[in-house]
Amino acid sequence: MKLLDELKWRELLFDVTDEALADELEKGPMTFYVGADPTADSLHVGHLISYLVSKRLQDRGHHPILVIGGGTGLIGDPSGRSSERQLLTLEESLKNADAITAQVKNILPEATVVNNYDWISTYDVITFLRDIGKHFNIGYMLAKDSVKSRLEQGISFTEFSYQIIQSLDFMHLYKHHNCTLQIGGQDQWGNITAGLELIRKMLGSDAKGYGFTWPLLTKADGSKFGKSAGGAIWLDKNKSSVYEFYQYWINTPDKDAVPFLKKFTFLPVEETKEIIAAFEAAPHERLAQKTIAEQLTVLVHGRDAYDSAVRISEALFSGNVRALSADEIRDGFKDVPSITVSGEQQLIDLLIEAGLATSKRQSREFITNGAVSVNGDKIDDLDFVVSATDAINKEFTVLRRGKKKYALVKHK
Ligand code: 629
Repeated sequence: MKLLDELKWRELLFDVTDEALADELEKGPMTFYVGADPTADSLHVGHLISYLVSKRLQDRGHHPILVIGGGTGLIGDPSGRSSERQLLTLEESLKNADAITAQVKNILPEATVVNNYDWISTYDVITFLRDIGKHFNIGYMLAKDSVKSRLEQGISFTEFSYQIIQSLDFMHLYKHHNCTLQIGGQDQWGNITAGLELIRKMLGSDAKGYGFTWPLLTKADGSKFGKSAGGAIWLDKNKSSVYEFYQYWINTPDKDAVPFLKKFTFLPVEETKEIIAAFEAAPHERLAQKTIAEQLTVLVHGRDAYDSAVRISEALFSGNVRALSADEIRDGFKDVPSITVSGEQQLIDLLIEAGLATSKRQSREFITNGAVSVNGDKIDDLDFVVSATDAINKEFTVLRRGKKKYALVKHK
């Protein structure tokens, strides 16, 4: 199967600038690029798709250049945005760019990673307007979706010019790295085609370049891709724990499971079809979700971190929390109600304090009915005392009422 046909099958192809690309990609190694602007100090799962598609191309012998937009991030891409962006300071943009560089190198260690601040910052205003600006027709620029859709609402000259500097990048990489293909999400079409125009105009009609885009990521229920109740899912484990990252994928709704499996996992097409068949025959076994969660968590955070996330999930499900380390407790119980106590406490009182019971009478009832466990052990003793001595790592006591209600007690 041709690479481009595989991308089509995986629902990763929205548009291509030239149908000839399909054969071009089969002829031999091509150098291609994808960019990301450092709007924050970490990428989030919405960005991940760029590197997953890049990996697919790399696995077929093509060479990725990953552009980190330390320069473009200072301008602000209007694509897909309904209002003007808040400007980053130079310091923020470069600091974020460094953090993101480390992240993408971790995902694609063999890629070339460059920061476009390195060349964009060298243009002076006269060179920019004379040598570059002359090749851009205002009518052409205004016709881009990113600009057209903002004319009513307002768009600054700064963001209006963004397409020119992304085009400069493509031209720079074409000239200096023989990079002939740019890829990006659907919203990047205008910027990619503008770059191809500039290459043609400045380097001559022999200079042949290509572009393709993938479709916007959507979810069947209309909720935003990559967001959980707590906000964006980041690739930095200090911003979203590995457990949260894993949970995001393992909780993929059944309706999204097949498209996500096709888009985000790396098993060959035939094996992927087998997983789809097994998943459709027994959706409750969640084979599709498990495959997605495993592959993405291992790719972004490594095998050990993945194993730990699975261990946390299993412990939360079975109640056997003694098996967890203090760090795993911290991650697994981040969204569970917690209280901090000092000294010894009566279990009856703690259940109320932690919100697992509303009165002493109810507390006693839960305990005598065998509904309460402490660190995984069922407790039916009404006089049970909780103390730091028995706590996990002398730090945490996990209270559980029934199958699912958890609270975390932190010992001072
Ligand atoms: C310089 C900067 C370039 C080429 C690209 C860029 C970044 C581009 C952009 N992309 C989005 C971003 O960074 O703004 N102008 O947030 C984002 N991208 C991933 C996908 C996207 C896109 O990082 O392309 O479509 C989201 O899926 O919105 O020379």
